[in-house]
Amino acid sequence: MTEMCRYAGGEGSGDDLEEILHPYEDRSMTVVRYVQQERVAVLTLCNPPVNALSVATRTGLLDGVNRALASDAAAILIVAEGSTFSAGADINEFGQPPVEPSLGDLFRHIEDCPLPVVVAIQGAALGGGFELALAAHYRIAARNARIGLPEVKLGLLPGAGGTQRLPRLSGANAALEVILSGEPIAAEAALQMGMLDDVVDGDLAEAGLIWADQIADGGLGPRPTRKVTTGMSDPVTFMADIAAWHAALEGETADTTGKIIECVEASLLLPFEAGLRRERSVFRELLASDRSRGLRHAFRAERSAGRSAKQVSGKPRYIQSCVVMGGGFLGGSISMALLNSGLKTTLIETDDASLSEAVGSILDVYDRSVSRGDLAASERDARMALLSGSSAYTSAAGADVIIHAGPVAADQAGRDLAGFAKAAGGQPILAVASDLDISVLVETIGRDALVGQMVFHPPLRANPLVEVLVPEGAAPELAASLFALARRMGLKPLLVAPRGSGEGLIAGRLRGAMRQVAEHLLILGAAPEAIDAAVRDWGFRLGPFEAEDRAGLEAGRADQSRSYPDRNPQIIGQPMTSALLDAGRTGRSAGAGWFSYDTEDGRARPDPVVRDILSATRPGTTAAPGDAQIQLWTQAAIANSGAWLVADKVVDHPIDVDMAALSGLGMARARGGPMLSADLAGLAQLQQALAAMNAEHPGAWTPSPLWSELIKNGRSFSDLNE
Ligand code: 3H9
Repeated sequence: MTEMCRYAGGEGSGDDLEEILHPYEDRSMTVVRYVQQERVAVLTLCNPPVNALSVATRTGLLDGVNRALASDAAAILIVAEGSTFSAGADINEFGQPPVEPSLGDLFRHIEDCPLPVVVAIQGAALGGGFELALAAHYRIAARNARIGLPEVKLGLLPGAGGTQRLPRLSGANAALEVILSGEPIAAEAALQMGMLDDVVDGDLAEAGLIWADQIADGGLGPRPTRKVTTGMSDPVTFMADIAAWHAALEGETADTTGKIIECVEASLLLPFEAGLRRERSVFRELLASDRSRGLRHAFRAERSAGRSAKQVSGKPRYIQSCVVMGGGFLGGSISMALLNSGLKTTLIETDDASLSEAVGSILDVYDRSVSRGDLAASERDARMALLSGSSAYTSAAGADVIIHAGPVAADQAGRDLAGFAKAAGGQPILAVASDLDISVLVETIGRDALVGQMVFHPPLRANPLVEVLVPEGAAPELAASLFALARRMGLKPLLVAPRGSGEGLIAGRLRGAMRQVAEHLLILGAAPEAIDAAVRDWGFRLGPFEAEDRAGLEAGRADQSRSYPDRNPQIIGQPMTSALLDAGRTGRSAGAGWFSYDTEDGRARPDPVVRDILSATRPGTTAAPGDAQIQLWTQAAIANSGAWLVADKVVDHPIDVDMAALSGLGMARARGGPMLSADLAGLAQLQQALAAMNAEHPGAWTPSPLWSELIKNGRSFSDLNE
């Protein structure tokens, strides 16, 4: 069916010329199919993968409605092909010049249609997809369908009538729950709240036809939602609900949320047309905001894992059992992700005591989830039954995948993996879980081995990024298998080009830049808590010093000793880190690092002792950098690292750097990633910041050639994503 839709114009036919002359009109015929079944005109959305309401789809729907009006049809049925009814407005069109018909105009046309219009929803009807259903006269859905208005997750509000029509059907409270949570709800729940007319089992298209036929037969006619008043029958409750939502406003999104509540309020207080105008103006304002641009970019960036997967051509291996070497925080986190995805896992430690500690830690985490009610006890037991532990090579027999997560050098990791691969038999997939030099691994294990890297960034739920790197010339099944495994673990793999010199992958490089600029700012006089707070306020889950306390200062110092194209850590050095280490402050596990952790809640607490150590170590006294400088320099350092990664072709596009920062570094989605935020801040401003940073410590920071090239040509990092 889908193929029929896509090629309805005939491949290579004379229609090609037509398509060039009237691109939208012609494509509209292929993405909305028109068929008349007796008295019902059936319009089918067939715009895979998610039936986004692109200009072609909107035109197709408009034409379809007009065609039905010119025919002898007595009713219109709108259905869709594929697993998603419609994901709403085409996000790729946002920011482009608008092309008629707009969704708002189309929906008015549908609502005003003199023939009754029925929509039958399968899969998800989201955003504009659900607003289409709201503009129709009757709505039915398959039992497993879901409806929702997720615009808020893109920093928007429903902008095609959702805030005006939904409250008329369901009242203010239910409408605001759907609009402000952005979460889809099940068809049955939507039916209970008056958002749907029926939920059906069995063949949905057939049910839709019966509905349309019966409406035509019964002479029920159109039922424009703008005239429905069910949800407003009790205006006092409606306004009390609005007041309660206003009273609960808090946090940084309160302003946007407040405007959304006002739009819903307007559905009661203003005439329908005026309410629509209000909604439209707030939509435009939000669409132009940096926050929405960041969130929309994050949506696309998160899908770069999917694009990356398309570069992986091989067939993944069937994987049943895995071996994880090293039961520390990294190995434990990997083991749990494997167990959670139903894979048999053997954890290897050097001795029995370390092994029982590692297995005990995993059980502890599961036990805590059970006591919180997040996990059933039976599920915990099922996962633990998949886990075994050992300190012997022989336990690897028959393993499909062996992951080295121990803190060892590349040559040692290579020797360990070679030993376990031999014990496993066959040719298992081998991977190191840290940022080691892959060329050394290949040298040690041998060119025929299937060895790659899977660099994780625990805690994995917060940071689902897995950077996948395979040596040049590796068998295609290696990358495909590592990708498939990461996805099975519920994580987001990103393919990284091999550099061969152990220069660090993406998230590690960005984190390193962030840490180096933090040392730089410390030397200038900023306090660790001030730097952390400014960085968090700008949009990171953790500041660099609290993050380093968690990893341990020794690990941080080792990371900071390598040179990269974007920076030379030797020039700034690590005087502050060394001073703290000399004072025995090794990090959170020791109770003291950049902060102290000696209170009951274990929270990071600024410590006067640290302030004294830092003052004694600083070369001189200058005015401490303020929040704006901390944020600008941090932003410049990270974006510069990203620019080098793009210039050196470690990643294909700047958006891949954004994806790594969003899913591996705890960067706020509303920032969209370091490269988008560089575009939004202005490239010249960040280039000047890099120059100022270099003026302090010449040679410490090397601006990527991309800065000058883009600025000279009036381009942005986003242009390189095309
Ligand atoms: C809106 O409607 C505004 C209106 O109120 C007013 C306007 C005036 N547009 O996620 P997946 C692509 S705002 C364009 O991997 P899944 C996606 O990029 C919209 N493209 O699949 C990917 O492409 P690629 C409100 C879209 O099965 C491919 O489809 N709606 C759109 O895991 C597959 O996506 C939303 O916010 C779109 N709207 O999940 C819904 N949606 O392969 C956003 C998806 O090239 N969408 N694509 O990377 C979703 O939540 C999920 O995509 C969905 C499917 C649940 C539908």
